[in-house]
Parts: sequence; structure tokens; C-alpha cells
Amino acid sequence: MNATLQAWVDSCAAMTKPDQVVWCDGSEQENERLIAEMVGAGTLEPLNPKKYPNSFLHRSNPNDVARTEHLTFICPSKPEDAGPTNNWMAPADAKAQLSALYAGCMKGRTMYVVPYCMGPLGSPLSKIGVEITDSPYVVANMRIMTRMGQAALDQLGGSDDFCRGLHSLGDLSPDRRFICHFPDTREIWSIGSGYGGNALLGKKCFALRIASVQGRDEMWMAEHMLLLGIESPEGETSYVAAAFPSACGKTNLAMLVPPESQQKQGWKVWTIGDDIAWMRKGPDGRLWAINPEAGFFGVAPGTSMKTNPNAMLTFNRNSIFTNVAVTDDGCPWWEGMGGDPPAHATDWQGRSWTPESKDKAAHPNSRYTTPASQCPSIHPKFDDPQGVPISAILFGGRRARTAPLVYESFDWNHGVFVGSAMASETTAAQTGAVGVVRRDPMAMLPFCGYNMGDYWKHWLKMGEHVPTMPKVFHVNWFRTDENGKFIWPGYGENVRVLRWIVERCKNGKGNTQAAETPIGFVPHSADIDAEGLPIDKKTVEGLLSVDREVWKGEAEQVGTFHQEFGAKLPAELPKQLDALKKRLG
Ligand code: GTP
Ligand code: SPV
Ligand code: MN
Repeated sequence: MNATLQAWVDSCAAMTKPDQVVWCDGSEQENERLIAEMVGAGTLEPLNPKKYPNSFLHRSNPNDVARTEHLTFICPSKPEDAGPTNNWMAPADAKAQLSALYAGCMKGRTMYVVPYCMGPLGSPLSKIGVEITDSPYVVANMRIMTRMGQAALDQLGGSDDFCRGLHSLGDLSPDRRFICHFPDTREIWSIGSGYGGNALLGKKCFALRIASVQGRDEMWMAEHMLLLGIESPEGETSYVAAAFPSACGKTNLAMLVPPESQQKQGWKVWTIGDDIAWMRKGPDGRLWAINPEAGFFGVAPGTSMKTNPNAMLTFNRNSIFTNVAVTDDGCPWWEGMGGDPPAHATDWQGRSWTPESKDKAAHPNSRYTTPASQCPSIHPKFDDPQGVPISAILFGGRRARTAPLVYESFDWNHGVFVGSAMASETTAAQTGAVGVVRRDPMAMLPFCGYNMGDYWKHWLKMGEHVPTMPKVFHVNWFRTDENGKFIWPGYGENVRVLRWIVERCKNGKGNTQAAETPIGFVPHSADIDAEGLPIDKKTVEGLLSVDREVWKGEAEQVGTFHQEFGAKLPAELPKQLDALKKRLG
């Protein structure tokens, strides 16, 4: 028995007063028992056992369907260590306020102790966390999303090096909802929400907010990035990491299926991760990455056999669906699933729905939780303790106009500037307005556990620490025409852009050239393979164009944003901005 762990569990139980404490071993029997209990309690609804074996629907409280960034706090002792982009509370104040909410909150409930490992078991890059929760739905999700149970406990042994996460549904009132992070002590206190990123503490809370601080202290990086491998006709695989904000296409790119013309040429994409990457210097001086997760918690709407067949073939068994609609024969359904909508269904709130209904059947942020091992495109190295060497880092977001389809930064420091200047339209993944452009540096705005100025400094330092850093690119699948329609067909067609990127990573030995523009290197339209592409060459040229006047405005906005960080802003970034302004003329 691990004495530190036992003492912490005891202290949480003394505060929350559960009826019983259950240590989760991650076994099949335990999972079956929990599922049966939830089905009995109405928390889970079994889906069609023929079409979706061992799969379930969960409807969350309608006020609890997305991450709540305004209720998320970073609590180091000094406010400047949280920085201008995070909410801050003094650690003692946060603990006092939340202790009052936790007092007796598990009376009549079971407290589950969930040990889990982020990263492949036995990997030098992996880390152990323990989540205490009163939600069996959280336990069932953690079992899919992490390596959970006895194996994690065995890996921890007697060590006190584990992330402590305390979670309670509380009374699910947004007025008494807090997601607090204590980076100094590697602790998370979350209460009042049962939703994904607020409640599955291994994901955004540990693997990004706490781990980003550990990465700063231990010289590695915890990033909101997918990981994929792209295999060429010659059988050579290059690995790419890509940071896009929430609901901006990470899962879809990670599971990309090339269109037929590209497949015929021999191009294939492999999936390693769809949301989070942990990266550090390898013995060969390159940057190596693992996916700390074991499952996918993906956006359901828009997922179809046409857009993402690999996801459809992953979650057709052993999966949990949250806030989707359900057809009369017990199958999950959502907008953009393809085919005709069902004549009748039950919507995400359990109400009768027909195609004439004015509300959406599925919540726009409805999700599936599914094991990565079931993904048809999962890479053999998904479980490799060493991870994979990264050739390219991509930044991207939803930009209706400014950003071209793809551009390449001049070097690492310019790449850090490009990441720091990222912006994207908000989505349904967080509560609040949708479609508003906001700065979201490195797609980490809601996930960086310390001052973003220090985080940029860390990126610049990593550039000196790792001799062969990946090349840095920016992509944008979301330019729209005058009618607001996406111009680029996206999804599988994005492989054409990946091809240009991996060619560019061959350091001049590749087949592609680029035009130097004020913002970076942009492909000539002839260098994007257009065979079978549903748009013409002129449209591609338009997608690759850089409008100097628009970019002058963009540069002003980036400068204003950077100034928010005051003395924490690394000098390199205003230097990069000045250089950009000069190039723009
Ligand atoms: P999180 O799980 O919130 O981190 O999201 P994500 O970045 O993994 O985004 P995801 O791949 O789930 O995509 C979100 C939405 O964007 C879905 O509705 C997709 O259908 C849509 N989408 C993804 N890729 C593309 C693309 O290339 N073009 C267009 N137009 N839409 C896309
Ligand atoms: C995101 O919002 O970026 C997600 C879903 O991946 S959540 O787990 O809620 O963070
Ligand atoms: Mn995400």
C-alpha cells in the first residue's frame, strides 16, 4: 500500500463523507458492475446491441455540456504566475471556498478512487494520476481514456509522484462549479460539473494544465496537439504534430483517409493521437512525442462515413455517447452523420424530435468516448514507450479570411511567433458565444497552466535545447467565400497539404518549391497536387493568397495582444513582430 496515496484518499473521504470508498482496478467485471448500476439508475441507456454492441448513451444536465472557462482557475501563490489569460485565485482562498462545497458532498454516494497512467505503461515519458470522483460515468470514461486501474497503481509503487485530482458532481449548479488547479502541489479540485474536460481530470486538467508546468520545470512540452504519421508511396513515414483549438479539426486530421486519387498513388495516414501530445528531446537530438491518452473524446456532429470513416469504425462498439440524439431503433444520431435524417428520434435532452423540429437533435458539442485501440488507422507505435520523432508542427484555426491554406515559418523562433499570434473563431466546445475571433496561442489559451509569456519563453528555450527541431507551419481549412461557405473541401483532401509539408521537411531535398511572402513560405499552386480535386486551380491560388492590407491589421492586433503580457513577454516576440511589419511594408 502506498502510504501517501492512502493518507490523501482518507483526507478526501473525511471531507466529503461518502457512504463507501471503492478502489478501481480497471477490470472487466468492475466495469460491467458499474455499467449495470448506471443503467439501473438511468445514467446510461444501452444502445442497439447489434449495431453498437456494449455501447451506451449518457445525457448530461443541460446546463453542463461543455468546458466552462470562466469557472476554471489556475492557483499558484503569485497571480503573475497565472498570467493575464488565466483566472487566478490564491491557493488558500480557493481551498477554503471549495472545502465548504466539498464538505459532506458525497453523503449517500460512493467515492471511487481511480489510479491512471497518462502515456504508455512503462514509458519514461508517462506520468501517474489518481482521480477521486463520485461519478461512475467519470470512472467509465476514464477507463476508456487512460490506462486505468491496477496497472497504474503498480507503476506508481510507493512513489508520491502522482497528480492528485479530487472531483465531485456536487449539485451540478453552475453557481457552485469550480475547476481549480494548484500547479505548485500538482493538485486539481473540480466540483459541480460532470462534463468531459471539467470532470475527466486526466485530460485537460492534468495532461495539459498541470503537465505544462511540469514540462516547463523538466524541459519538455505538454501540448494541445494531435499526432499522425503520413506514409509516402516509398513506404517512408513522417510524423506530424498539430495544434488546433477545440473543435477545429484535430480528430479529423489525425484519422484522415486520403481520397481515392491519393490512395492510388500510395499515400496513407496513421493515427497516434487526436488531442494531446507530450514531447521531449530524444537521444538523436530530435523532438519525440507520445500520446498520453488511451481513447478519443471526439466531437460527434459532422462525423460521417464521408468525413471521418475511421472514427465511425472506431466507436461502433464499446463506446459511450454523450448528448447525441438516439433513433427509435437505439442508434446514436447527430447532424452531419450522412444519409437522410430519421423520421423520428429522441433528442439530446430526451425530447421527441422530427426533422421539422426547430432545435438540433444532438448538442453541437455532443461527443463519443471510444478506445484508440479500435481505430482502423491506429499506428503500431501508438503504444511505443519511446513515442515517434516529429518532423513538422502545425498551427491552425478557423479563420474566414486572413490566413492562407498553408504557410511555413522561416525558422523555429519565427514559428514560435506564428503560434503566439494564432487566432480562431470560438466553437461550441466551451460555453459562451460561438464564431467570435479570439487569440488562442498554440491552441493553449484555455489549457496553459502558467503565464503564457513564460510559456513562450519555454518554447524559445526548447528551440535551443533540442538540436533538430521540427519545421513549423500554419494551416487554415476554414476560409469562406462571400456566401460564408468553406472554399477548401477539407477532410481527406487535407492530405494534399500534408504532402507539401513533409516534402518541405526534407530540407531542400524535397520536390516542392515555395514563394517567399511577408508572413512565410507559401506553396506555388502547382505544388499542391490537384488531381481529382473538386475545386479549380484559380480557387487554389485564391486560397494561397496573402493580402498585405489585411495582414497589416492583423499585425496591429497581435501587437496589442502581446502587450497584455508586459514584462513577461519575451523580447524575441516584439522583434519578430517588427520584422513582420517591415516585410509587409
Ligand atoms: P476537440 O475534441 O474539441 O479538441 O476538437 P478537434 O480539434 O478534435 O475537432 P474535430 O476534428 O472534432 O472537428 C470539429 C468540427 O470541425 C467537426 O464538426 C468537423 O466536422 C469539422 N471539421 C474538421 N475538419 C474539417 C475540415 O477539414 N474542413 C471543414 N470544413 N470542417 C472540418
Ligand atoms: C476540447 O474542448 O478541447 C476537448 C474536449 O477536447 S474536453 O475534454 O472537454 O476538453
Ligand atoms: Mn481538445
